[in-house]
Amino acid sequence: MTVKTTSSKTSDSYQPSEIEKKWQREWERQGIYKALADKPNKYYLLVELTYTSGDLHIGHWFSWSAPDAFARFKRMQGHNVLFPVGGFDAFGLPAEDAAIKRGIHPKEWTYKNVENMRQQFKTMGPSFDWDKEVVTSDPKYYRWTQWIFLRLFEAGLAYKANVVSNWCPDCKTVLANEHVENGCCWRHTSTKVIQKEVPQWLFAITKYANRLIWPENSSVDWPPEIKEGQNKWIGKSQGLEIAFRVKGLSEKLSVFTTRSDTIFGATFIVLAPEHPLVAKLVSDENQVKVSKYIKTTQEKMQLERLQNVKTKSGEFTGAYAINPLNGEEIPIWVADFVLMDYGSGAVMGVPAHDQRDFDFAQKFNLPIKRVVASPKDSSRAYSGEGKLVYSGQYTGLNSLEAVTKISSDLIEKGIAREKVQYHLRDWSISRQRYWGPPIPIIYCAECGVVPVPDKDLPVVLPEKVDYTPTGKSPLATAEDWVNVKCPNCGGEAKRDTETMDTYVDSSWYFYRYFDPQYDRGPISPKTLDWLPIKVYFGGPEHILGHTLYARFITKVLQDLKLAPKFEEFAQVRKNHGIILGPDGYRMSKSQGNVVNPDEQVAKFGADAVRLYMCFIGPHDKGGTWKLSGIEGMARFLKRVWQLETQPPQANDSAVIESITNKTIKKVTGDLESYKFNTAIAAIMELVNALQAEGVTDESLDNLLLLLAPFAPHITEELWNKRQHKTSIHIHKWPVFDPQVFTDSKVTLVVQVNGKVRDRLEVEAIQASDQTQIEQLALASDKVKNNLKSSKYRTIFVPGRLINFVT
Ligand code: ANZ
Ligand code: ZN
Ligand code: ZN
Repeated sequence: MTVKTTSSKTSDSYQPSEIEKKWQREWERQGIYKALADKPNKYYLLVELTYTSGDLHIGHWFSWSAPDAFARFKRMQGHNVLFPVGGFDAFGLPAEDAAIKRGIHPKEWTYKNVENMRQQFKTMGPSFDWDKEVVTSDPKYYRWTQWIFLRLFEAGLAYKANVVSNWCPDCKTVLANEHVENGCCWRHTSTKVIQKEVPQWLFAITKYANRLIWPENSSVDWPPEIKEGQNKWIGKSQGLEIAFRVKGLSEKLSVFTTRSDTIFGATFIVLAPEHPLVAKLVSDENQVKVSKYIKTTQEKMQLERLQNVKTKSGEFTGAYAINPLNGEEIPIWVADFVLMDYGSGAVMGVPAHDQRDFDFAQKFNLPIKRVVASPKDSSRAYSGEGKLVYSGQYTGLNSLEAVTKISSDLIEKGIAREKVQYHLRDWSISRQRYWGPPIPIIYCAECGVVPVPDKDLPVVLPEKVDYTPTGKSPLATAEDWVNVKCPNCGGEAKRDTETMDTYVDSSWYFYRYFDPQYDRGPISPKTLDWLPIKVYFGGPEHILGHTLYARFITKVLQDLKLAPKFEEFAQVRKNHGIILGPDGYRMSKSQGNVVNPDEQVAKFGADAVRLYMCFIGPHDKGGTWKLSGIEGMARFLKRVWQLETQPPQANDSAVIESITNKTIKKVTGDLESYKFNTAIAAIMELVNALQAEGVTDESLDNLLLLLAPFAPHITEELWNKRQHKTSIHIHKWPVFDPQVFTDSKVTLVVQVNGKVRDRLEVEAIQASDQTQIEQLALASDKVKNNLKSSKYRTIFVPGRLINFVT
């Protein structure tokens, strides 16, 4: 008969709170999760470091539970796993703002959070090595952030310039382009970012633009959103720079175009308002209008300038350029839809074939000349390819041929040159705020810009500073700190008073984990064989920020011979999804739908929460937190506990072995492909089946081994109860045995009102799934013919019988 386990109250019922702390202490004592630098079979698994904003929320648990399960799985498969999650991204504006709001020092606030998060973390029983911890605001960490800055400086990759920058009036600091979203600040999503010319430090990421482009045949497994998103952002564009003569001026005017085939259709030229030739070109009578126009455009932001097609504005300069191919005179305008920092800051306007030019021509009544044959529609520009018309000797060629021919002719005449242009801009890294690593630069009246010598690193962030944000660097208020002797001549000098963008801190942290104490460089050279990272788990929001910067700094470190060369620093990148509140909305305090992980752990145990976080949905999608969901997990663990402590007798050990073997195959395969949720579903089926079929020692062991990565405490406890001497988490992962007959069938009897009407032959693992069996049985004609009423109840004996009773 089937064994329905009676809920007998034994003293050893499942009490997560009793076993979890005990095993956490024991694992730490035994050091079973330590990564071993001198052992082979290295396997580096990484989860993005944590921002120290306060408490851990359920999203953190979601983003770590599956990677922790994966780390455990790989460890059990015999890999020497480095899984350092103890990383805290501790500098930056959110922490600083939170501290200011609470009236405490950012340092105090941050380190309180670090301690708190570390403790919260430990309640989860994660399998990482606490020796491998980095806190980016520790001087022994940022010493090396500064050191890396200096190497970039020496290589000409860090430079100071006056640039028109994104300025958030609420953050009171410059923002990188990557952190402006729809014209607003990434943190203050309704605050419009303004344009402001600010002297600042930049990293020349554009020098690496070409190397940062993802090749089509890339060998690494990163999500297409990242590859495509970054390629689009880098925006490589191959074109021609054509020099136009200007009537009455010796200087030539260069325009950048990707459509040299349309040159016969150029009816005007537009310069960016900041273009240096504007002043020379403007005729006397246009002077006043043009200057006024330039002034108004300066207040607008780059992005707005490009997108504001409908309200296109501009002024005629009074000057004319000469088309090098047909000698036509074309008027030169100034308009702010042309950007100074793209191409050459000048455009040849071809209204028939470019929509922006079309809008402009319509507004200012400029001629529209079609030079590429197109479907007749004069209401908009035709930007496609086609046969050339009205284009002199090039008439009749198609666009692509014409681009090649016209380019080579112009190049030959010395009028044009090929140019590759990128949309990517250099990375602005100066922040006019307090809580970040100081920029290790000194200004001396005699010597100019002097880098701080390596031996004087770190330049420690002073603590007695008025850090209220005012738009000026708070560090300037620390006079004792600012005034220094010049390292070069010994004269009076001053320190740079800005701090670095937090994204600089997190662009290289994964090289530091190997040996966070190493003090002769940022990266211990003896530990480089941990690289490359096998799998890097992280947030989907880092497409243009962190992952791009990390790729850039990696390439710089490789060029400096500090890091080994690999196509990418991580072979696989997995973006995680998000957890929605019980009401199906994004969790937020104001919505009141926030799930507090500490409360859940206290109520259901860490194992149930972890299991749920792996089961709630595909890791890259996430899911909606439901009370019934977490309760279901707790119930499932109880059933596992009962199965192991009160094992039902085996009916047929061959069947049991076959079911178990099949589950091993499924769970292993799912884990290898990061399908954590379906792996758990398979384990649940196994538990159903074992409850129906009974258990053997081997099946009980295997069940625990398969469940161990997801629910580490309960499995360790039961493993221990089963008299195993060493930890389950260092035991060998069970291996699928192809010799075992896997598709063993089970025959179920199907009855209607107690009379046998049919027999179902199903796979053993299905035999205890009531829903599936019911469906199969109802599909049988013999059952249909005998089951007259749609009102019935079912009696189900897993693996044996189903009876429809009317
Ligand atoms: C003439 C032309 C004819 C163009 C045509 C396009 C279509 P991408 O692909 O993004 O590189 N352009 C050049 N410099 C510019 C600047 N500083 N600000 C705004 N626009 C600029 O775009 C290249 C095209 O963008 C160039 O090719 C130029 O317009 C415009 F039927 O030249 B084209
Ligand atoms: Zn802001
Ligand atoms: Zn000096």
